[in-house]
Amino acid sequence: MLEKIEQLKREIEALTASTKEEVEELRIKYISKKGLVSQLFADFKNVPADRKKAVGQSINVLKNFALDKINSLKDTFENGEQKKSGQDLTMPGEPMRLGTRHPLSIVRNEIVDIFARLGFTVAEGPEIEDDWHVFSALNFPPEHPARDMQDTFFIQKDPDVLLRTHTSSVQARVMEKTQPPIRAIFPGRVFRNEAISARSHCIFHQIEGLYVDENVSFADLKQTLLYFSRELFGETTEIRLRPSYFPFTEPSAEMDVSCSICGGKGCNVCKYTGWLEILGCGMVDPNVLESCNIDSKKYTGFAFGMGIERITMLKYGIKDIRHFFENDVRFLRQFDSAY
Ligand code: 2U9
Repeated sequence: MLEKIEQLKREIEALTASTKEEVEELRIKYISKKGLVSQLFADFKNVPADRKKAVGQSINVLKNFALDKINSLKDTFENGEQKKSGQDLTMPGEPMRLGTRHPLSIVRNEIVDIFARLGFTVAEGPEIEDDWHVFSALNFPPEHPARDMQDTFFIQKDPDVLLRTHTSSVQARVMEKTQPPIRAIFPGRVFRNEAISARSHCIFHQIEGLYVDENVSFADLKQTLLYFSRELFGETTEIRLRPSYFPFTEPSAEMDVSCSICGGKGCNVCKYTGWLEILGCGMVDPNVLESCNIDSKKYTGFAFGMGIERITMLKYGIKDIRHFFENDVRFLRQFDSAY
């Protein structure tokens, strides 16, 4: 008898129906007065007295199980419409959470937009480069330390296959194939063999800019960078240039903006100087123009470069560069923008 009950339970468990009418047929077959479950009660009288208690309990459990099953099948066809079991199709859907733009993309897009308003176009190039475009065309002497394995990632034993250490290689490529006027910016990912810490990473992003034409002067560079700084950090921002050295520019300078956090009064972000260093710049060295097939007697140009991580950290008060590369959504969801 117990075996019969168990078999009937398995049969009921597997029941399916595709219409309301089919459910009614199943109800009649299993739980109506003459149904298979009810018949078990009829057979019950033949069960020996010492087993009556156990068998009686099992038949009752089966009866409830069959009732639940038929009711849940009935529920599927409530209001004449098939519903997925346990789901109310009239409920509003779960909203799909939209992703947010990465903070580095937000700031890169802002910078690109500012220069686009000045007529700069965007150019991109390969991350895997050769020595000529990363170093030689840019006036790096043969023994320059940047060419060393300590500083640059080489992909193969071949010293001519390497990961670009700056996007200046794209500038060299654009100049090689385009005659002035050239007015473009170059956003991209760059790679340097550096220890990872809160302040530096072996992968980071740059935006560099280049303007080559007749009569381009240092004054043009200064005014362009002043416009850029005020658009990015606010209209009261001041800039200052300090002399510096880069192999590809002469003269060269580093540019500071007045600290947008304390307004130049001095705080712990600007280390109480009132100034924040944000980029390097200069007039393109005539040797570089000549290496890229541009007549340095006819044309002059300015160039500048900045790290997007540094600018983003300053803009948002981010203290550790590693956050940008960890993809922790608790960090990423804090940045939302139309960009
Ligand atoms: C060509 C000619 C000139 C691009 C320049 C800098 C100065 C500079 C650094 C800022 C922080 C890189 O991300 S960083 O480490 N860049 O200081 N870059 S002038 O000058 C060029 C580039 C290409 C053909």
